[in-house]
Amino acid sequence: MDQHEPIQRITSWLNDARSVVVLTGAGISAESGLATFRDPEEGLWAKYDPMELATIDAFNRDPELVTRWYHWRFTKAREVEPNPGHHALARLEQRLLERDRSVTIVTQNVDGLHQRAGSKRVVEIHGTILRWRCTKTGAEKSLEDLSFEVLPIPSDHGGLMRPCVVWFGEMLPEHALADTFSALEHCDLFLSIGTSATVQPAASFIEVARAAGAKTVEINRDPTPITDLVDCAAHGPSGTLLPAIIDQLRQLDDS
Ligand code: BJW
Repeated sequence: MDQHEPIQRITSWLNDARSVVVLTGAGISAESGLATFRDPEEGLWAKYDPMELATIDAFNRDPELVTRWYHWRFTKAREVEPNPGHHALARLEQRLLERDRSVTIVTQNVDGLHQRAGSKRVVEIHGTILRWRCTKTGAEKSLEDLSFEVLPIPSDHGGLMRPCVVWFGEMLPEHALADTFSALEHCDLFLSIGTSATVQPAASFIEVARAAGAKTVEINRDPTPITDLVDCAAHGPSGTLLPAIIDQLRQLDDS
């Protein structure tokens, strides 16, 4: 598929936008070497049952298994590096800030790769695997302050330590939702990148952006349920498309 035309349009919209919201999903980290969830062959949910690993019932049933799984996940996440897609978004933020404009990255990812690439305004709506909290008091600890020698990990307050991620059936962090809706209600451009757009409430953020009058864009390897809804879709790897778009933006500056 010729991506030239969508790249031109997205570049021009980014050049004009005053307030951008970027929703990211597991696809943006795929080129760093982290598995997505729903890929039929390589996805985490093709190999593991989410109901056995990503719910509070699963944790209560078998906290050792769930702790081991997240230990494996964060070990992988810390081993890999941000890819050109993450770096391109960090460059975009810098460019927009220099022009007194804003970009908010709303990520469903728990891997911390946007921050490691240098993005500053990142809202982690599904939490992070880099912090854990006590099931009794909610007191949080970072990985550096935790030992994984005894599993599950006893907390200092008689509970267990669990990752600060949002499991199925759990509410998203209130402050993260408030920041997300505030950004969506004021945005004039919304980009959905590397997400299957199937998990709620993130899958509905596009509607809020549309209601605010924003133009909408999808960047994804494959079509998704929102492909027919967006104003422009570019299909291909985000690690190639995003740097191409940001390079074009730079060329506008030089011309
Ligand atoms: C590339 C690429 C490349 C690949 N370049 N692209 C309303 C209707 C129906 C159901 C519900 C509803 N409201 C709530 C629900 C239930 C549930 C839900 O949505 N279920 C659906 C599955 C139907 N939602 C919830 O439970 C949420 N809580 C909630 O709503 O609370 C209120 C409430 C409570 C109780 C009852 C009712 C309401 C919480 C959702 C939490 C999701 N948690 C997980 C695990 C997080 C921790 C962890 O990481 O282990 O979050 S599940 C998993 O899915 C993870 C992801 O963040 C999330 C989204 O996945 P994502 O990122 O889109 O990845 P994939 O794999 O699906 O897609 C990857 C994409 O990348 C693909 O499109 C590829 O093509 C693409 N790609 N390579 C570009 N190189």
